[in-house]
Amino acid sequence: MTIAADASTLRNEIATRLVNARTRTEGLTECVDDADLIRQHSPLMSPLVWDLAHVANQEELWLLRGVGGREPMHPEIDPLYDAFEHPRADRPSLPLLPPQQARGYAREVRGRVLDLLDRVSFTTGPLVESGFVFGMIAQHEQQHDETMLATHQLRKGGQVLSAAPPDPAPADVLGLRAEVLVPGGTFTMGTSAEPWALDNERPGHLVDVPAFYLDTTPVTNAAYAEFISDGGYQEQRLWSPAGWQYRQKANLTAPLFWERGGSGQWLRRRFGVTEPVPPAEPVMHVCWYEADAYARWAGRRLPSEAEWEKAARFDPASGRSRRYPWGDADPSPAHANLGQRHLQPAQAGSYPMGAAPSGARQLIGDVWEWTASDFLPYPGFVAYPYREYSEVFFGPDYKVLRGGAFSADAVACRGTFRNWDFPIRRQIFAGFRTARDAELA
Ligand code: AVJ
Ligand code: FE
Repeated sequence: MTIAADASTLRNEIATRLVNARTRTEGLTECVDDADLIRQHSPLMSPLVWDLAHVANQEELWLLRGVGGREPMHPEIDPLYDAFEHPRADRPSLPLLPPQQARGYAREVRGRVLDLLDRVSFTTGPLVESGFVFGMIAQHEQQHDETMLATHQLRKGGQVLSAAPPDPAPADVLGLRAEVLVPGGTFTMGTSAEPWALDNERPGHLVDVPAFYLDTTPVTNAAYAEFISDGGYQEQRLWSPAGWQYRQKANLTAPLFWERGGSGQWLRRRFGVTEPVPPAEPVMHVCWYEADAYARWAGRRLPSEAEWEKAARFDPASGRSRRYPWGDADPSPAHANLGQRHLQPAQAGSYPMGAAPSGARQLIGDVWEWTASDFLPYPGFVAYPYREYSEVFFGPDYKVLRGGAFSADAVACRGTFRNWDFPIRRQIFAGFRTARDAELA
């Protein structure tokens, strides 16, 4: 998000980002009936109607109460929508606002926020400087929209969402090298300058990353199918101990949503439609343990988070870290597959305009990419302003994902953006690419 210097342009930009998020929320909640909004489609997910009112409740908390100093509109509902009071699995049994009331609450909060936005000066401290907390709330709603999209993917039943498919990959993919070399040396990881970066992306700091090779594109369905047919799921030596244990317990045999068709070919279910697995598309709906096993099978490894960010941001010509692989310009549809513009990743090798200086493509958009790294604070981390956003998740239980996916909006995706999840999770829109050390010649 490039931030305007003058207040009226900034107001317009914020309003646009908030409206974009709400349009998406409405699209995801108006295409099913009330029973479907209230139902829990998977124990991993909240009912859609919970996300709807939670988004509004966070907006009320941070903007109307936090910035505007208003009294709570309905203090009795706050605990229902506090993500830390009730785990997702318990949310359907709470006395949640029914769909019409949840929509009314969200509309009411938003109306008051747009009034507040008209009068805010952006000069009263770090919370509002450059519109930060408004940006945080736009990102929060978009993150829940992505979660709601995952709920749709888990939902049984026919197709209710649609979008045009992405263009096929450009002809030059046939000539792409399989891997790119990222030179060794220090680079700036994270940021102290990106106005809407969240606390876990800060501060910018130097990291020394030795030279390594990285896959030019995410691993494809075709490559992953070879791992399966080569017996990858049967070979314990390819899996980490915890990964093998989980593979056995959950009886993993293929990515989530894959099944064998009548003549043995792979089919996948995607938003209510069953279709042949498209070979050239990045593999998706694999957990960290599957990505790790695949990499070992390929004689490679997952990239560390620092390697991923260096490949995505470091420009050897200037020695600087860019905001995005292609430079400092905000993402456009020519750079990356973001924002649910399509309902699937584009073929591997797409978006040449989004390539990094190394030549790696699709680092931003298409699929989230599992990295080898645990979710840890950067040196000098300060929790701000939303203590429970990052700090409570730091530690070895979560693995970092980078780069965003077709399901992530540009406002919540950048070269420094960090996502995280448990290494067993498969319903998220995650794939991966692999790396190897560059031999010292
Ligand atoms: C950053 C995607 C892991 O959904 O748990 C939403 C984002 N935090 N509300 C999540 C979030 C609070 C978070 N992730
Ligand atoms: Fe939330």
